[in-house]
Amino acid sequence: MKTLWRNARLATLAEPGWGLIDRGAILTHGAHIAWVGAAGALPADLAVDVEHDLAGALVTPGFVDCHTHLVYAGQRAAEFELRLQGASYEAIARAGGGIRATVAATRATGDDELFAIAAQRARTLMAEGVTTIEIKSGYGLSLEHEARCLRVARRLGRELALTVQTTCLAAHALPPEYADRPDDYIGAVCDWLPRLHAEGLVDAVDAFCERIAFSPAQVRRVFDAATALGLPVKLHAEQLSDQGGATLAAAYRALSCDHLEWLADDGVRAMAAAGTAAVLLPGAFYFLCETRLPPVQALRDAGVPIAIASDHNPGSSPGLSMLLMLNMACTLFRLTPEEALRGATVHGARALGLHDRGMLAAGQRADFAVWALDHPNELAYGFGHNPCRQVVAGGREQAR
Ligand code: DI6
Ligand code: FE
Repeated sequence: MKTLWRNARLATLAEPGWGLIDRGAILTHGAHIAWVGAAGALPADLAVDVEHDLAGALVTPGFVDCHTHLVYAGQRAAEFELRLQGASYEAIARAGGGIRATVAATRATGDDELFAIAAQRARTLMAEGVTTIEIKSGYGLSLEHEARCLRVARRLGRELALTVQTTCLAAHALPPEYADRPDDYIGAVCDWLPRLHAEGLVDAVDAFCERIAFSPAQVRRVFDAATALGLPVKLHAEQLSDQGGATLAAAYRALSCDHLEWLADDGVRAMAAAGTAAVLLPGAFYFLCETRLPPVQALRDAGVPIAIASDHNPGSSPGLSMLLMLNMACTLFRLTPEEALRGATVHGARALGLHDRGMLAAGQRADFAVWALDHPNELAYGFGHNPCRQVVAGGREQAR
């Protein structure tokens, strides 16, 4: 089916700058964009099946939220209260709270309920223009429960008008069964990966490289297992300390390194050389009241693509708004509004290894958002209200 979306103000991002086309049109053919340009340049004899008049509204590529931990049960508001009284995120984790508290709640929740809770979260993101989302496991921490969480993520992709990329983050924390035996746990994770992959549950493999999680040597074992299966890797790197995780991940040509507040110059250089994207997570920085900023200027200077994402999770980033992430990427990390939008679209897609989305151009997936705004710089400007009017994913309008 050919659909013409006309009378739009397009921010295509298909070239440096916003790629603004004032009186623009998009022609979609099935799930893809067949043509984008100024309305005046449309072929006169064009035959379409359906036509939509967007009444001058702003259209951008759909958002790619390239880092979320969406599938889990429970919440950790009491832990937030403890942190406000002075307890650190690391201290709470070491005392058995943190990720492990969410693992217990997730293991105790059935598949359908996990799906329902996660679907509600996904719909909240989608209402603000998200058309592709990455979902990590990491709150199951056993073969059975990691598989369950990844199946829920796959089901979200089937049942919602959304592309879901799954990432196995079994190396997220040490589960109670393996207390004091981290190397044995890593061995188990390496054994699970081929089985999870054989079931089609894994698009990429991630790990948490941190003092409270896993060492570079342990991460290397996980990455070797992933690489043997032909799976791409990414890494939670340099969030709370500099572990040299980014350099390690770059040696495996990681799709992305994420967080990066403690990233040093050698890590920046390694990422640039490997084509690894930097995923900045302003929600976690904000919610953990961090003060050390990621080295944005060094990343820019080195030409590392900078993505931004929600990092939605119950411990360090319980928000569900990509618009708020755009705003905070600017206020906290000093990205420009254009860098923030590119980070939530083109570069978010790169961080997932996807090249068929993130901009409005012929051949790309027909994933876009329609906004009651005049200029794309307003996306990063407002917060706490939702100007998104319509979302099209794979050429189809999302139900609202
Ligand atoms: N870093 C994070 O910010 C999340 N996971 C990770 O490795 C936090 C996960 C949680 O606290 O539940
Ligand atoms: Fe995360």
